[in-house]
Amino acid sequence: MNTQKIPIVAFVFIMTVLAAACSQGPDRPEEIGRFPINDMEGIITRSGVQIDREITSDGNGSLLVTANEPVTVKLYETGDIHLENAQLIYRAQLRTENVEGQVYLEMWCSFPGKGEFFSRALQSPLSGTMEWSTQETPFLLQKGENPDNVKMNLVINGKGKVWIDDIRLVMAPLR
Ligand SMILES: [Ca+2]
Repeated sequence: MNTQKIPIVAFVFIMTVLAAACSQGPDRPEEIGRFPINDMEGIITRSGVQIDREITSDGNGSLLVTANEPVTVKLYETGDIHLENAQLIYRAQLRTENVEGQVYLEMWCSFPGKGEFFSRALQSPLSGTMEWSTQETPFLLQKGENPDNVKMNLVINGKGKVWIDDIRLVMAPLR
């Protein structure tokens, strides 16, 4: 009985290897999008936010968010992108002042016919007063999971001042 199973197992294994070999995924990290935040162009949320020319990680201005209550700040959307079988990483510089509650990056990926799914940097939320640090959240795009839109947000689950700057989208191999 067991002899009948061996060819099937071998076939499945070969198909898996072929699928991996034919995939379009990247073989090393590569920047595919950059949002320097030097003005308000493209930023979706316009309430409670302003460009700060003095406090900036990249020298050309940052976005200062003043939150009096929990808020999700909608920053940018990419529209359709062509990427799958890869990690999509949303990376930014963040700085906080007197934040009560948690601050973290949030990314939504939209897939045709399936809806939207999120990735949140909840493993390293910021709080209190923190100097500039690099924060990121990855989305694992399996083969066939090719987003038609990507949304980049900043979540302040409380209140305080938060600066965000130098946003990058990076593609990297799946582990
Ligand atoms: Ca900037």
